[in-house]
Amino acid sequence: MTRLATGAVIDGVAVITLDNPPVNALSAALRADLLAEVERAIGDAGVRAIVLICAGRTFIAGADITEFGKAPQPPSFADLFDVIENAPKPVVAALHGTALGGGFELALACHYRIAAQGAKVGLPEVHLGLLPGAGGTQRVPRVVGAQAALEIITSGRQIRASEALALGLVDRLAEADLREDALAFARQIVADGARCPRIRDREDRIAADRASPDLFADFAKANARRFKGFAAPSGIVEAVRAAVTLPFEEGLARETALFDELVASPQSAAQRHVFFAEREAARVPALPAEVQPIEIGSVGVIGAGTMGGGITMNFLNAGIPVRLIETTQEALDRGLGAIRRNYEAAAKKGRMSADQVEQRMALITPGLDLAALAEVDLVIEAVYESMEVKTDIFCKLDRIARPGAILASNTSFLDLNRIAAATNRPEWVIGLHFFSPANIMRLLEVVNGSATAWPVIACAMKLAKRIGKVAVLSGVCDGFIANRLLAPRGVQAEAMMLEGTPIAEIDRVLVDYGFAMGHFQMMDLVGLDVIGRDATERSVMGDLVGAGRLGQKRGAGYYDYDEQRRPSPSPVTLGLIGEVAAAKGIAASPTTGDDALLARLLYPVVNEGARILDEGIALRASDIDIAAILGYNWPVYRGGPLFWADQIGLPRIVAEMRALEAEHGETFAPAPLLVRLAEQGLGFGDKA
Ligand code: T1G
Repeated sequence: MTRLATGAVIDGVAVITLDNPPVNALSAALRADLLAEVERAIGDAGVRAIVLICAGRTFIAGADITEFGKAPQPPSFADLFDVIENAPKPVVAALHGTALGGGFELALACHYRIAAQGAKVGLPEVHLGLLPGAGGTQRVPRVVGAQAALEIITSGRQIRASEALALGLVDRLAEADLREDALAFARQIVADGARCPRIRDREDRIAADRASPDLFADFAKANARRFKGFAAPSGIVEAVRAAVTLPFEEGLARETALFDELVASPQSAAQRHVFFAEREAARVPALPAEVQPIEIGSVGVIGAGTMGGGITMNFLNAGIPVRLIETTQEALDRGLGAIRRNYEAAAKKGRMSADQVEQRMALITPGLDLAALAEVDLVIEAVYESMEVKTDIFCKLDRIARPGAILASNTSFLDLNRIAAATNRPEWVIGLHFFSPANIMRLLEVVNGSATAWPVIACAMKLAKRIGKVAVLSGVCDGFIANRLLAPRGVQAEAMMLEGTPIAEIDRVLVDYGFAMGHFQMMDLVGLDVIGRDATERSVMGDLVGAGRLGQKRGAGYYDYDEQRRPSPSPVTLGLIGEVAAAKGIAASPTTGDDALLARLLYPVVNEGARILDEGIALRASDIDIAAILGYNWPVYRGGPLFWADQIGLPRIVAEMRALEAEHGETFAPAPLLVRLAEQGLGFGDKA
């Protein structure tokens, strides 16, 4: 067996190097090898100090997440950390890359910490539905105080080395070579008396916090919106409270109890599923190993509207120059102005400097002529959703763009194969479907046309990560994955509205489930005139638009809105609903009960996901979960529609779908794959 930790003694300092690619996750095997090396160094009379350092790109990036849910293997984190923290010789942690979670907790159990200039530290367990379970909630408050600890741990953010130094979370920054500087640091510690200070013994910060017992309730209240629905943040608040109010060992025990509760929770299982699902989405099993992705050095974007502007910003943020093309100077100026305003707003919030705003704006070459795109590596068309407009543009691009340029459409539901057929190079045509706002939403549906070549697909999947997106490969169908998946939720919401179910009830159930807002609130936010502009038959939305009730922007849509844009049910809307229902001959049969409402709204989404998977539009069930979470803000702690369905159990969903089918018709007919998996006692997660 390869040893994951190896020791070497250099001038009385034991340097223990950990090497567990790709991120030195603190697996059971690594804990065992590390413990053996630390005990060896402690027992070696020639060793005066110990340095822990990692090979590869980063210090330990956390516990091995794949071990959760399995029987814990010795040595435990606590056993390992006890030996380190109580060592009779100074132990120095040398940090580089991203020392996160259990990795940073291990560093805090050491007596000293030195960090490379570019290193970052953090406790991101909250993103896994967890809290730091190896002493982080007890040691961090003893260094930075409870208030700062609460912010650091509930945000899970990565802290730059310079800030960590200022906070006292690291003792020193390396000047040049981390290993050499760590050795020098260790020697100096020995020369200064070889003290072994333990963070657990620090009292000053938490003693001061005891004078502010309300700080925990105040913090929870101040962050209630951000934490809504999530279990981990309140666990973190309680664990940090224990650090302030209990002796260390009792605080540690409280942390462990809270951690054990979270790690066994459906929420954490869901968030750990999402962590791996996001990374799995980048894999395209059928992609031939020898295919080299095409490198992208310059981009052309056609259309400077909301989507084109947002898409452009993604590339500017990655330092990639963009030629931005519009049809009129007025539209071009409006688009450039919107991009600049976005960046200036970010600068105002301190997210970037004024110089960075100018650097990014300088990467744009605006123009009114497609000919300017002759030399770019990738063109992204982001114009009006009209097949006629798009095919005309692609026909022109076919003549203008250089051979080997990738031609992409941002179409959200049109047939990519028809767009590709407008060119003589369909193998170079692909869909890059961004979600609005395109510079914020992380989902990028990479739509694989029937002729799209592998190097083009490989390029798109790689480019997504470079611009901070999560790519999900989609086949060609109406709505691809996310839009097609979530469409049934809207259909059912509007059907129940016409059956007399109050729209506020429908929205409440979706918000209670974890969506940021309900279906009708979302419609009002987007604008009913925008959504319903292509409507053909009479609808409540059409009647609302006819009555000038365009949504939040007009203070009235489905709901009435006060000055603070707070919604309230509208008698006008209620009247229109009654009229349209009568005109359509729909009898009143309101749905009551949260479970029934949720089943009616979300089981059809699960069903559509089964169809998308069965048709091969999506490569895997977890891709569909990622599309829902990153494209439609499906609550991350639900894991996505298919993960959530597996937690409920597919047999129950099939049974409830059949009952709905008996009442409402074939819309609710359970998809064949859903039935097959249910009959086999399997879940979507079992399907390869
Ligand atoms: N465990 C297992 N595998 C991990 C891992 C981890 N902690 N972190 C990353 N990987 C895998 C990942 O799946 C991928 O695998 C590869 O490493 C590269 O990752 C007790 C309970 C470190 C910032 O939450 O944030 O400690 O796809 O693609 O973009 O209190 O990985 O190549 O097969 O993300 O350069 C806390 C999670 C754990 C950090 C690097 N730590 N990791 O980002 O690479 S819980 C975390 C990350 C814990 C203790 C608690 C990132 C990264 P594959 P990648 P990257």
